[in-house]
Amino acid sequence: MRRPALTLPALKPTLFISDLHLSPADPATAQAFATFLAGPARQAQALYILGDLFEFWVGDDQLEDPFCAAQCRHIVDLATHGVAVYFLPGNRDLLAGQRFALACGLTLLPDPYLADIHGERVLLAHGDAYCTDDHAYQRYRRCVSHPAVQWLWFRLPRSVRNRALTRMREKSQRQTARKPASYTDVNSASIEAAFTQAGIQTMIHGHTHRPAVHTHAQGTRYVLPDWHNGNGGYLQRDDAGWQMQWLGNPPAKTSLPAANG
Ligand SMILES: [Mn+2]
Repeated sequence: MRRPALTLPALKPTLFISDLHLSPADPATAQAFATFLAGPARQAQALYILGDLFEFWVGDDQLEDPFCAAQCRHIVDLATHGVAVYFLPGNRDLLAGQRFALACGLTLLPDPYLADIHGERVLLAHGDAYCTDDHAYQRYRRCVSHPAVQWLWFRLPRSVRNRALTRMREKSQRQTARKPASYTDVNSASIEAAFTQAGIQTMIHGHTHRPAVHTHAQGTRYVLPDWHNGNGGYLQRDDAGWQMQWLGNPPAKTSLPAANG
């Protein structure tokens, strides 16, 4: 009598999202996020949030806002269902700290981070560090990442921090509109240096709002989609390989990833 073949249970998928830019000004996206957390994310083993979850984050005292508190409750709900949640801050939520992590039941990751995804070493980043053609932005990034600058920032009253961030966002939007598109995309030499330095074949980032799958000499780079007006998407790694999943309407123009190993 033949013994039945031993079948291993399928590994639960791992999901990646970024650039939701959650704010009360876009309730449809907040709703899409809640639906995603209660739906596909529940079936996952892990969820990686690669920055710019929030449109802005003045500091962890922003948890007192009912809107932010509600988003954190949705995330902690997911975590209590046994899904490991990781958060790598983006430029918009660079100041998210341990209080935020605790409120959401998630683990903070440094940028970049070398993760083990289904047995493969994968480089995760927000993506802004590779936009090296934009010198003004890189100067700004070095400044706001400096511990002394952050120390001073957190000593300012919340109202002052709110006003300062609103002004900085307006200024950045005006500047981005004037910059050539290539400035606000990643620099391929910086990307290839990151591949080589980390010794990996797969990289995932967001930030540019240009969802795509890029083939480099060293491997594959997945660029995550941004979310807006209830539309968005996520990258999924499961037994079948890597796949981009769209929520709502997929972007009109994109080099869409096909499922591949
Ligand atoms: Mn960003």
